[in-house]
Amino acid sequence: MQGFLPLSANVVMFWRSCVTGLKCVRGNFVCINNTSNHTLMDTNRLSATIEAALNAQMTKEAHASQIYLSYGSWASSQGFGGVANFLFRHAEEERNHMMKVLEYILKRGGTVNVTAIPEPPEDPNSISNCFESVFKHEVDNTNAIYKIVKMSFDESDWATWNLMQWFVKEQVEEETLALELLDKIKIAGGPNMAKSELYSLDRDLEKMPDEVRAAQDVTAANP
Ligand code: OFO
Repeated sequence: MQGFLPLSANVVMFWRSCVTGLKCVRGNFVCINNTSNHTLMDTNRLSATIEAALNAQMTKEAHASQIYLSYGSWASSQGFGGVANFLFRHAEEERNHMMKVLEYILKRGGTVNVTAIPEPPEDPNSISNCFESVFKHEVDNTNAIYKIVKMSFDESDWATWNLMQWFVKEQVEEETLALELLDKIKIAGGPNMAKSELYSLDRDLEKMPDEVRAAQDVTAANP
């Protein structure tokens, strides 16, 4: 016999009924007794639809990370070090979101598909345009998350629904942050913002906390 056994009642029953034994391959049980006709146990707790949607969401979070990386590089090349730091920190947060989805798929016995990440969009043409794009991107991601919330509700998949509540709360925070920055930029003149205003915004963003928590350390109450 090889592998390990999760201690669920179903598995114990299955284990007893299999005279030759089992091995565990990344959450899927495979009977190695080729003379019997055991029915294999499905250990994937995600439906095919939810699994596909979560995999797509994982790629979306990775794409978001690339967008922030790309915009951060642009901001840095324009001399906005504070804006660049803010965007780079955010790139890391998005990567954490990707990992949070990835870890969840694995925990539920699903299969993770790591695919190519689409290219980030073109560079913004101003700081105002940069944060407008950031806001649009966050709204787009919120809509994708809402679709998974609806799917999990329709399937009564409460574990996925619960995970997605964390993301719903996180998106509120992210949209609020982008909106607040956009408001500041609008008050300061939008695309025609004076250089002194750009300088203060850059300095304010430089002062924002530098710590990005790992995906597993964040909670629903404190995303
Ligand atoms: Fe993953 O939160 Fe923004 O997009």
